[in-house]
Amino acid sequence: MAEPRGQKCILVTGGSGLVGKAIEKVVDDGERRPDEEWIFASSKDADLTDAAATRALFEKHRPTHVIHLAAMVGGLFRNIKYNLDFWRRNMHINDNVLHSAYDSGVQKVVSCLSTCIFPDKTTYPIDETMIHSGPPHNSNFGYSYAKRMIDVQNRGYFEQHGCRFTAVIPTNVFGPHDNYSIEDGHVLPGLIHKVYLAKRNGTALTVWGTGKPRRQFIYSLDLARLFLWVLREYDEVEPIILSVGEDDEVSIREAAECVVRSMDFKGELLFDTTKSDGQFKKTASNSKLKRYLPDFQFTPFEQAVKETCNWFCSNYAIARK
Ligand code: NAP
Ligand code: GFB
Repeated sequence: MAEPRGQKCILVTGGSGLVGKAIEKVVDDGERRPDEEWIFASSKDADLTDAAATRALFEKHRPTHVIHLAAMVGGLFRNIKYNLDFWRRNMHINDNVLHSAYDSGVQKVVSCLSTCIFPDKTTYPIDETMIHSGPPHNSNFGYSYAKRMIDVQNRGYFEQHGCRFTAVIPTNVFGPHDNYSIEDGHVLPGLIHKVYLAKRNGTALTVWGTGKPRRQFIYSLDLARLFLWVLREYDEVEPIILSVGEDDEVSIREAAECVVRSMDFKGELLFDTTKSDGQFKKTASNSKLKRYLPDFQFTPFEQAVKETCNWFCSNYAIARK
């Protein structure tokens, strides 16, 4: 006998990834409400670059709400290599998901942008009003323009059809179930994987670039808790930055040293300056978030990195790498 259906069915596209798994954990650890049914979809449930497959997924589940995470995602070096693919795949995914949501009468969609899509030449701190005020950094223009179109689509669905489609703008995310690929992943999972191998093989840790660029990092479990608040309480179509504060920004060198401490690595730290530094910084303001949630507490960076390292070492066999 099928479980009686709650009044809300929340479909999470990209539910098998870093952010999706964090939302699933937070929901399973007590955030699920009695009137909520949660569906965590991966590309095995539907290839969202395909319009018919996307429609079929929405017809199957008839979601009332959608958290739209599914995307082609990667770190600096994957973006540099595949800007066209990042643009095409993400444009198709986003148009298919948003139009299927509109067609099937979804009450609210929360999509996901990124602080790396803001203009490269800008004043700081960056805020939500600045998305379209100049070209993005050249390393990830494909991903950035595709993501910016979500904001344009959200405005279009609201003005033409009154849809409550909005978006969040996370900064660099890390945590369990990340993509730990050294070539294609982001910096923190890449460094964690590199230190794991350096310890095992008795070699040095090589950090790419100069270590001087600066980043704000948000723990995936903190982002997950904020996503639930946005889904349930945030009523603007305008996007909202979900990030730690400007003062929590660290250099890549400091991030690497934090991983070294968390992994208890005693070997040498080298910097390969033949590799790109990418964007020097993309310091974002979280003052809009703080106006809504002045008491929200982020997990301290050192503790979040330690938990992530512990997860990776305990799950090395199954981790995406
Ligand atoms: P991730 O770990 O790479 O997961 C990507 C998810 O999208 C997976 O569930 C994947 O399914 C799914 N997906 C990819 N292509 C698909 C397709 N064609 N059809 C259906 N599903 C597809 O990514 P993430 O880090 O969790 O990112 C989630 C969202 O956050 C993305 O929108 C990303 O742009 C955004 N974001 C991420 C960061 C970050 O630092 N990670 C920062 C800012 C914003 P499979 O498992 O089946 O491949
Ligand atoms: O996370 P990441 O790859 O992407 O970080 P971005 C790149 C920065 O970390 C550069 C340095 O300064 C790299 O030189 N770095 C040092 C490393 N060691 C490593 C390493 O082992 N792996 C990696 N990956 N970097 C991305 C955007 O920018 O931000 C994406 O390109 C996405 O579109 C993501 O939005 C959130 O932070 O530079």
